[in-house]
Amino acid sequence: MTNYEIAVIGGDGVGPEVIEEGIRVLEALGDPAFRFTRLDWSSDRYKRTGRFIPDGGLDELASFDAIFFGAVGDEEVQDHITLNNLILPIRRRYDQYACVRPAYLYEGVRSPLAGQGPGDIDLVVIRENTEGEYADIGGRVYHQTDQEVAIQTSVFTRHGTERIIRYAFEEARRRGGRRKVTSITKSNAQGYGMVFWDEVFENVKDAYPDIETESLLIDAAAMDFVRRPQDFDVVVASNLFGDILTDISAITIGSMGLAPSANLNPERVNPSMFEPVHGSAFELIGKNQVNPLATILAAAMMVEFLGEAEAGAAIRKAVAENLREGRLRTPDIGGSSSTAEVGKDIVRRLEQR
Ligand code: GGG
Repeated sequence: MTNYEIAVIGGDGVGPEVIEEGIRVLEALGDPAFRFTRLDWSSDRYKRTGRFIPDGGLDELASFDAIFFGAVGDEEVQDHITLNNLILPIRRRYDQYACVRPAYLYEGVRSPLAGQGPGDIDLVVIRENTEGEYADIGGRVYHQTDQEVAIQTSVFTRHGTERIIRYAFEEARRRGGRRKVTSITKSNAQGYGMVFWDEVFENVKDAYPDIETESLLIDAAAMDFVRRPQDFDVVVASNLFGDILTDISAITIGSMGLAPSANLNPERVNPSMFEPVHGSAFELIGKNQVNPLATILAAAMMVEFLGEAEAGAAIRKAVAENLREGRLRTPDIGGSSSTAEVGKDIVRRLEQR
């Protein structure tokens, strides 16, 4: 039997609650087996010790097969501090450059969009995850004066842009469905980085004559995710645009609570990290009402990436059955069940398989 070592970072807000449900589901698989090492890296830790990640902690992650992450964001800490000291250093340090965020409309879940049935929305956003608008470059001077200046620099390297676009084309081949890649920029207004991205997309696509292509501006894409979501297959976008679009795609499939995310180092030189798209959800903390399915689907992505296709498929099947049946579901998708009840239902389905 294969054993995997998983670093678990529950993080902030509802993160620890959903991550424990994900762990119970992974344990219910039996084979493969997992050993979980829980790390208390969080805003709470920062408030207690002044550090989100202890000295040497980032290095220690290298020894794990994967990282299972909950959420980041705390009401008492500014968001740029939590992001820049907890999750972004992990993504960058381990070169998790491909953020893969699928959105699938399950049977039994109502989309807020009219006329969308099961499977009609079935897209994946490939978000560049290590540079772009999230590059930690900029500065502020003349604080709190009329002359104050703030500069934030986006970074688009040929290496980074080519590899994420290539990854998107490979993903379109892997999925084997519509075989279409849509590239998102704002090159009418951002004449350097985004025009560069468009040029790279044009070059890379020549190597994939079997894949249909489309280029959209982010404003048009935001509208079309609502107007014609069924027309998208693989969507490739910069760090910021990918982040924004995946909140839209998550809500079109019924809830943020159904959207998983993988931060991949596709070359497998470093551990990859798996998390729900949703964040801390302050309003739900400790209420046992948060939907655990996004995290459970992230667990499915994790085991699949580890090479355990059958185990991943089993988790997906259990989630699909739970949603189709509709008996046990959290309030975000119209139910009154608790986080734990939904988690237990998935575990039961896996144990009975
Ligand atoms: N589990 C995902 C999470 O905590 N998201 C909060 C957030 O704002 N993340 C920023 C990002 O993904 O770039």
